[in-house]
Amino acid sequence: MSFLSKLRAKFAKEKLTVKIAWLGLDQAGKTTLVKRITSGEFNGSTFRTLGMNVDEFSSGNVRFISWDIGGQEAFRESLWESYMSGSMGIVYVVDSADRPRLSEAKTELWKYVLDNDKVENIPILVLANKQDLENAASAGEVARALSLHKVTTHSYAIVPTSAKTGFNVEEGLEWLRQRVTEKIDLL
Ligand SMILES: Nc1nc2c(ncn2[C@@H]2O[C@H](COP(=O)(O)OP(=O)(O)OP(=O)(O)O)[C@@H](O)[C@H]2O)c(=O)[nH]1
Ligand SMILES: [Mg+2]
Repeated sequence: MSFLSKLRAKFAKEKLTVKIAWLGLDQAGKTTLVKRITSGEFNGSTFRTLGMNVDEFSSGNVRFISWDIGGQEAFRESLWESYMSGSMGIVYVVDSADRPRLSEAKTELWKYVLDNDKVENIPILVLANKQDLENAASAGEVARALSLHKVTTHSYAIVPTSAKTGFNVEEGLEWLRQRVTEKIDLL
C-alpha cells in the first residue's frame, strides 16, 4: 500500500481534523452562528468577541476546529492574518441587513483574504446572514456588493443564512466540508 493510500485509509476511518477561520465585520453574527452549530439553538446574548473563541464541531467525516475571530476594527489589523494562518477554509460572515456597511465588508474581505498573498487557495464560504430580518439584502445583492464575480483565485460560495432561525446553516457547512474533503482527496 502506498503512503497516500494509507493516508486515505486513515482518513476514511478517523475524522479529518480541519481548522477553519470565521471572519467578518463586528456584529455580523459569527459567534451566534458558531453557537447555533454547537448547541443547535439561537443564543441572542453573545458579547462582542474580544480576541477569538475556539470551538470544535463535526460535519460528516470532518472535525472542524473553528477559530471565531473578533471583527472589530482593532482586531482586523492585529489578529485576522495571524489567526487565520493554517486554515483550510474561511467562513466570511456578512450582516445582510446592515446595508450601509456592505462596502466596508467588501473592502475587508478583499484586503485581508482575497488580495492577500499569504492566504493560500482555500475555499471561502460567504454567509449572507440575518436573512430573518425584513430589510436583509438577498444573497445575490450581497454577492454583488462584495464583487464576488471578480474572484478567480479561490473557490467560493455565497449562502443566505439566519443564525436566529437556523436557516441554511448546515447547508453552508456542508459545502465547506465537501470542498475541504475534495482537497484532501487530491493529495
Ligand atoms: N436577527 C438576527 N440577529 C442575529 C443573527 N445572527 C446574529 N444576530 C445578532 O447580531 C448581534 C451580533 O452577533 P455576534 O454573533 O455577536 O456577532 P459577531 O460577528 O461575533 O461580532 P464580533 O464578535 O464583534 O466580531 C447579536 O445581537 C446577535 O444576536 C441572525 O441571523 N438574525
Ligand atoms: Mg463574535
